[in-house]
Parts: sequence; C-alpha cells; structure tokens
Amino acid sequence: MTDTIFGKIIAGEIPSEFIYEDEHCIAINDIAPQAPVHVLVIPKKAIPRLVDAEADDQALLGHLMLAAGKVAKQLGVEEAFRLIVNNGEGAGQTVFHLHLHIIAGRTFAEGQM
Ligand code: DGP
Repeated sequence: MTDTIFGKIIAGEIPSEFIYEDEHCIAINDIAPQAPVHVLVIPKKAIPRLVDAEADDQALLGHLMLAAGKVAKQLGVEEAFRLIVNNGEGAGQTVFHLHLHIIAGRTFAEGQM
C-alpha cells in the first residue's frame, strides 16, 4: 500500500487534499496539471498497472469509472472531459499504482489525443 507516492498519500503519510473519497478510491488534484482540471482517481488497492489487474478486480475497475463520472459531475465538467490511463513507462506512466487521469477545462481538437 505504501510503496509508491500514491500509497503514501492514501495511507495519510503524505498530506494531500482528497477532493473525493469512498470505500475503494480517492481523487486528488494532479501536482503538475496538464489542463485547468486535472484530477487523479486512485484505487486504495495498489495495482501497479492496468495490465496487472485481474478478474477479481473487475468490480473495482468498474467502480473507478463510476467514481470518475461522479468526480466530473462534482467539478462541473461532466459535459467534456477525458479519462486517461497511462500503462507502462513507454506510455508515460511514472507512478506504478494504477490511476485514472480526468482532464478537462480546455478544448479538445477532433482527432487529437
Ligand atoms: P502517470 O504519468 O500516469 O504515472 O501520472 C502520474 C501523475 O501523478 C503525474 O501527472 C503527476 C502526478 N503526481 C506525482 N506525484 C504526485 C504527488 O505527490 N501529488 C499529486 N497530487 N500528484 C502527483
């Protein structure tokens, strides 16, 4: 649980404002926002990468998607946001504790990632 920075944040070892919390996940503002709204939805269970999730994690993965929708509504960006998961170093993953990026508040050009 405490092996990554997110594990430490979840354990309360590193103070961080939770903008959302439930039994299975938290949401925090990204420390280096790439958009006016850049929030991370992080499961309390430490799964390193999306590909490390197992069949037993199916409900948790669904829960994270629903939580992301709730957080988007809470922040008033439910009409336009992106949900991103970086899987692996080659994709830019830097913290090896699964998390969803909610990105919003800027224009998204058609066809642009
Ligand atoms: P990724 O590249 O998908 O592994 O994203 C990790 C994100 O985590 C990156 O956008 C920066 C953010 N981040 C790293 N350390 C901290 C931290 O201590 N606090 C917060 N709030 N965000 C962090």
